[in-house]
Amino acid sequence: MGLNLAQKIIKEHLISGEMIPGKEIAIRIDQTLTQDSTGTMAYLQFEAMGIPRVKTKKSVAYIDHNTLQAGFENADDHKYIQTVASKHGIYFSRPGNGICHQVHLERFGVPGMTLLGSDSHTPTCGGLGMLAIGAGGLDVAVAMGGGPYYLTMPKVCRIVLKGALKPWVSAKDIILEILRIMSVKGGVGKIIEYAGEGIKSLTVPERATITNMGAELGATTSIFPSDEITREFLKAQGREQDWVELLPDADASYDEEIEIDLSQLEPLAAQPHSPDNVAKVKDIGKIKVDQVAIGSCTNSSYVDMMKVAKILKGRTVNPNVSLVIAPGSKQVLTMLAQNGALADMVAAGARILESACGPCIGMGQAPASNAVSLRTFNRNFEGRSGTASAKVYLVSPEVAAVSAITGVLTDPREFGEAPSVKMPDSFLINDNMIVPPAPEGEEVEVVRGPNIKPFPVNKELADKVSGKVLIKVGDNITTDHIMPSNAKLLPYRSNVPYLAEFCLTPCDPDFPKRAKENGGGFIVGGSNYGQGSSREHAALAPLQLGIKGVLAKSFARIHMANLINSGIIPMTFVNESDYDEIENGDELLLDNAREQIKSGNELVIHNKTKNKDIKVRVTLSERQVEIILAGGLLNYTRKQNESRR
Ligand code: MIC
Ligand code: SF4
Repeated sequence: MGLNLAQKIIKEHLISGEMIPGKEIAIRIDQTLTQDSTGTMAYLQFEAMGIPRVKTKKSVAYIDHNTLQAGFENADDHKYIQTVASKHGIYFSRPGNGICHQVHLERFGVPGMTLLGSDSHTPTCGGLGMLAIGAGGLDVAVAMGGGPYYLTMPKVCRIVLKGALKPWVSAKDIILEILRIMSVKGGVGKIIEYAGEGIKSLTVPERATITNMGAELGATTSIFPSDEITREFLKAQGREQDWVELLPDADASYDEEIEIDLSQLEPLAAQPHSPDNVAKVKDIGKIKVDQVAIGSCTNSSYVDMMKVAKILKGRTVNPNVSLVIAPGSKQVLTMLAQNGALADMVAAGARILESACGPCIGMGQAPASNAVSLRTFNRNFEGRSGTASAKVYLVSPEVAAVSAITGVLTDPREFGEAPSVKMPDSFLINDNMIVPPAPEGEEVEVVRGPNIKPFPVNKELADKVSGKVLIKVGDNITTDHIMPSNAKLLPYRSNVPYLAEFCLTPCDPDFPKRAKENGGGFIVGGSNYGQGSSREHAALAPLQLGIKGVLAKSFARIHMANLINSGIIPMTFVNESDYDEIENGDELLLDNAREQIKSGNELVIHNKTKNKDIKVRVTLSERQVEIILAGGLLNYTRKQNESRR
């Protein structure tokens, strides 16, 4: 039997395990990326490992999230990352150079290689045939040190695209349609592999829009083949030598298959407050729009921006709409500046932001109270924009630009002829904002400002694990709920004790106080607990507050790995009815915890308040059992190093 594309790359990088879905495998990582809001933690952890130089083929540290610099904190983080990167052999992409995923696609991604990034949208580079996976900072730190990345072998789902998109319908609509079909948990435990005639009409940046938002399906990653279109893109980036052809075998098999006819798609929007709450723009109707934001790692490529510029050219933004545009990279921004498109945007009334994440992660441009905001981004979780009452819709750049002019959500097909933009034969290449590491790293002094605080480390698992249920939440709780990010909190990503004061506060403002008063305890969640961002702060802040375990109906992949890495036990209910019975304040006891964890995947927790046993499952590999027993990955790694000495 032949292999599909995902299996081919995994096989090539396999260090241990068998490629059987559900089993743990370990793969070799060729490249890593970090961004600043998860990067400080990743580098603190890398330093704690005591490895002088990264062992990857290429590691890049980007600054793109925390760029507001309202106080010294962001700049302190930047200095720390710049110096620690230089010392340890890591390329540094300076603030202003662009969003990590956009820049990595342009300048570093290589078909057939593996990329591990401390950001959930790392699969963007799947658009050029990389196996690109998002993970917690600690996993990325281990990979930088040459260690393998452990993951559960996913199933591979083939999405066959047939036909071609009609005018005004774009790549964003393809992934929104897939989200409508599969939901935000439909991709958990899967790699999505794209195939079919339809992919031939999609450029690499369009493919990257689709693989980027595969993160919203909960998928491990998404991947396109590397074909002639990939070659053309890399050639235009002056990197044709990085191209290899990569296709699945003709007789490859897949665990699932979905077919989508591109010619049937219409402009779509994800309505508040979930990326899978998708409807046709024409069916939602002409709701009044207050803000339009164009950019983010999903839709900020040169072609996306050129389409927007052409729509705006010679027109004026509606007086009731604030239009902000953040081109994805310095390359994109410079090209727009040189060909006059930037002038067209500015003339129309757009407010131009620097090439960074910006409003996507609530760093500025919070909408007005109850405002409707149309965004070309990938997440519209409640409150993520910085305004709890705002209603955020996710749309294509075309829908966004047209609606910015009309002032109401508009199906662009009413607007006249669709702009046609060709992919450039050559992009403008100037890597002067990427600083190579110092050749002699030993001499570099790492600068640590007062914002860089030590991170919490767990203790060995005790024999009796007990405590109260401190909070009970519903389904699809995101890491934005668990560890909110906004302009006020993002500067403290290197200061877990401070951040912990805001843990789960969107669900219950008293949670941190209650957790501290009770000396820690348990969290109870519904299904897909921890979806969204890779931020391990969503595990570290609970650890700081003494959380010992999370009982949920199911977990999102990266968050579950982060909990294990922090030594917090992720447990799922064997009988979901137990979720209904368990209440806030119930006193729980996991007796003989170490023995129970060692001896199998079904555990019994006693609910002392209800005098009832609850059966829970912990789906851990042997290695993960050892990590939980040791009290997290760092302790485990230290123990292993000691026993080797
Ligand atoms: C996001 O889009 O939620 C983020 C901010 O990029 C996160 C990373 C973070 O929380 O720093 C992600 O996607 O992993
Ligand atoms: Fe940045 Fe938004 Fe992309 Fe996250 S999703 S990397 S915040 S642009």
